Order: sequence, then C-alpha cells, then structure tokens
Amino acid sequence: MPRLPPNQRLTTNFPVLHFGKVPEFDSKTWDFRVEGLVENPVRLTYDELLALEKTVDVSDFHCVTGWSRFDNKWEGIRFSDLAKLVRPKSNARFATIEAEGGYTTSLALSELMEPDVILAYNFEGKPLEPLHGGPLRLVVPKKYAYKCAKWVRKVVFTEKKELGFWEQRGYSDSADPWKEERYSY
Ligand SMILES: Nc1nc2c(c(=O)[nH]1)N[C@H]1C(S)=C(S)[C@@H](COP(=O)(O)O)O[C@H]1N2
Ligand SMILES: [Mo]
Repeated sequence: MPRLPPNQRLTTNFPVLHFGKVPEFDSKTWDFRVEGLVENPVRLTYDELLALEKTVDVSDFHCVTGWSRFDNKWEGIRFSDLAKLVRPKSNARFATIEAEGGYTTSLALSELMEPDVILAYNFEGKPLEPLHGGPLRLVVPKKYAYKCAKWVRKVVFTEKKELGFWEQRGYSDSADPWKEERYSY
C-alpha cells in the first residue's frame, strides 16, 4: 500500500497554515479543560498536563490543500488516556475540540480512541512551537489535518456531533485522506 494518499505531494519542510493569528501563551495562566458528558471533568494547568502519562507517536500529516509530511514525532497525552481520566458517560458519542480564537473541530469518540491520536505538547523532542500549535494541539493521523486543531484549550464530550470550523464551511466531516474525502458536497 502506498504511503502517500491520492493526489497529495510530499514535502520535507513544515508549512504553517491556519486561520487568524498565533495566540500568546503564558504557562502560569493557561489551562486545559475537559468537560461535557463525563463523570470527572478536569481543569489542568500546563504543568499538570505535562505530569500525566506521556506517549510518543510518529505519524504522517496530510493537509487537504495537498501537502503531506512524513514521520512527525509527537509527544503528549494519548486521547484514550485522557478519556480514562475523565470517564465519558454512556451517552457520550463525540467530542468537540475547542481552540484559542474560536477554531473548532469534532470527531467521533471511536475515531479519537485510536492509539495514534495524541494531544501533543512536544514535537521532535522539544516543546511544540506556537506556530505549529504550541502549547497543545490535537494530532489525528488518519484524517486531513484540519482535524489537528492547534492551540487546544478545551475538549467537550457530546451526544450529538457539533460540526467544526472548516466542516461548516464545505470541508468533509469524515476527512479521510485515503478516500480523498476533501469536501462535503
Ligand atoms: N486553531 C487552528 N488549528 C488548525 C488550523 C487553524 O486554522 N486553526 N488549521 C488546520 C489546518 S487546515 C492544517 S493543514 C494544520 C496545519 O498545521 P501546521 O501549521 O502545524 O502545519 O492545522 C490545522 N489546525
Ligand atoms: Mo489544511
């Protein structure tokens, strides 16, 4: 099986792509919240987040505009470990990821529970730089990268799907690069 999804081209640099401006980060005031349909909602400081069990995962990254980047080494908390901590209620089916400045995306819990889905704070062994979503970004290797929200501040477990920022603007909600699910029409 080829490693490059259909109609993608390989890049070795790391393009920067986002809507709006890069937010300021102050580790003293920054927090990360997990709430919604969970038994144990949490609010974590940056230091508390770093103290949770770490996972390293190397994965490929595919932007819907056509570039792909191989072998990205992310380190952070595995989404499934986070779910263990907050304990989703039985009616939780989806999660909405809320980032700084109003960017959102959402996924089914079944997709988020894949072992390669990480809330990453390190990249290539160093703290993730703000341009690429530092201090915290979601990494979902099996989806186009608009699912990989940068500057994540909150995860909300929901019963119904809440369409994300790009997904409301004509991009595919399923976003599978191998099936070339780029647009919703
Ligand atoms: N908060 C936020 N996250 C975002 C985006 C954005 O506009 N805002 N753009 C997405 C898109 S379309 C891509 S391709 C990747 C780009 O990540 P990079 O800038 O680290 O390459 O971020 C994703 N995450
Ligand atoms: Mo993208």
